[in-house]
Amino acid sequence: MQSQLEAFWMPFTANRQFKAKPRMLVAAKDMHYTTADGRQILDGIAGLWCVNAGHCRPKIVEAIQKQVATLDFAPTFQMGHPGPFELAERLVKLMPGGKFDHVFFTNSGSESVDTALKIAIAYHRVRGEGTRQRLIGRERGYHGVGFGGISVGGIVSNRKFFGSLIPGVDHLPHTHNLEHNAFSHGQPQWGAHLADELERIVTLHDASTIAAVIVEPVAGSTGVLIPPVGYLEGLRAICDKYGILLIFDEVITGFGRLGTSFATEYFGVVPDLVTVAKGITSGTIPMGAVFTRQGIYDTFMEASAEGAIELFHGYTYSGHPAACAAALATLAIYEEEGLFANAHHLASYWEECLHSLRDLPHVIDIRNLGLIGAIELEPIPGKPTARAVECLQRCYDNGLLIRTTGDIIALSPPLIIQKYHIKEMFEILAGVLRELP
Ligand code: PXG
Ligand code: PLP
Repeated sequence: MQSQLEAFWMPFTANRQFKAKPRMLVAAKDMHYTTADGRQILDGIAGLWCVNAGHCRPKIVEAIQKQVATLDFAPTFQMGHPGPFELAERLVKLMPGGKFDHVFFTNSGSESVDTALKIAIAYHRVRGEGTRQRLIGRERGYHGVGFGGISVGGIVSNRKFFGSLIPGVDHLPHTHNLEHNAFSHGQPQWGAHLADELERIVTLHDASTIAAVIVEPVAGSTGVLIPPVGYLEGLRAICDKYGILLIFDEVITGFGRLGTSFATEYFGVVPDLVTVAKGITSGTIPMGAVFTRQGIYDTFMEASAEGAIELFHGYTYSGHPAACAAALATLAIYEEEGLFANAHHLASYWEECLHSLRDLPHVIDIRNLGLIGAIELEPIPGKPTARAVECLQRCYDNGLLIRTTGDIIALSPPLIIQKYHIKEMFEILAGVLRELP
């Protein structure tokens, strides 16, 4: 067995630990995975925050099969096929208020982030403000693993091995604070003032050097950090004051996770660029996208001569036919089944169940918003992450898939979830937490 597992260098995984004791998933349906030993596992994290419509939905599967058999691939560089045109039209309608009018397609969240950062810098250049090149990210931000994403990102391990990264980047402080905000239900009250740190950064570098600020509206990967009340509004106001573009990285929050189409709608804060991936195809086929606010595309069109390429950027698979078919079928399911509304309606029950774990051993914080939740555990002294890793293994042994980052448990189920699944999920988790060393 072991030798057959050797060649795959697994991403973001303790390879030797996994290969010694593999957790192998071989099939999936709706809310459950099937393991290699034939057990059913309740999916508490929508695969990896992506399977929002539930697993192996026949309409999506059939749409992909049909597309691959009809038009497997066609280029989108100087050629076209119907998929991405139709999909982009659908997507801009899904964005609230008609404020975003164009979509650039990628194949992942990491590529979406690189694309958005490049569009931001190029946008200023084509409008004659080419000095605006700096990018501002945030501590504990996760923006994928491209050089752009790790440069603006704020996770030490994702950065420290990879040299000097891209130059001209600065970081806002993160907003996580257990002293003030532990066990907040929904958005914490404390912390809006942390947006003012952007003023300090502008004072240091001068607005004329800054292209964009990128943040996750709710930081997911780094352990579910919920923005304090007023914080995102504060960032928007400062960006407006200084002509800085605001990028929301909605790779996790997009497509219903908070009970609205996108976090921009949930918070009522409109950024200039929005990056998405994951839920766009419910995880079935890799795809990402960048939404641009009205005026950005037009600026590029007006800045270059007729017949010239306006943006020197794109991927072989931008708008891949199979991904477009998967996305169109996925959006149809979201709409027909009212899945964003389901997430909205279940959010308070989710919050109640999640916070009922508060008095269990080792629990030092619980956070929630929409259908996202996190439980922060006290680390075992001298062995950070060990307690959470043990929790993941025990949940898996007991039929529940969770995700851990550091000593934080993250939860983000498919949006087809029902109350009885939520109940089951937290019963398994509570049982495991009670026994956890
Ligand atoms: N931005 C954000 C906000 C993300 O959450 C990416 C960009 C990168 O997307 P790709 O498709 O290139 O992976 C992400 C991805 C976890 C976890 O368990 C989170 C992500 C990926 C893998 C694991 O927290 N987020
Ligand atoms: N590397 C080489 C040698 C290539 O020819 C290409 C694309 O033609 C790429 C990388 C980029 O691949 P993609 O467009 O799939 O991102």
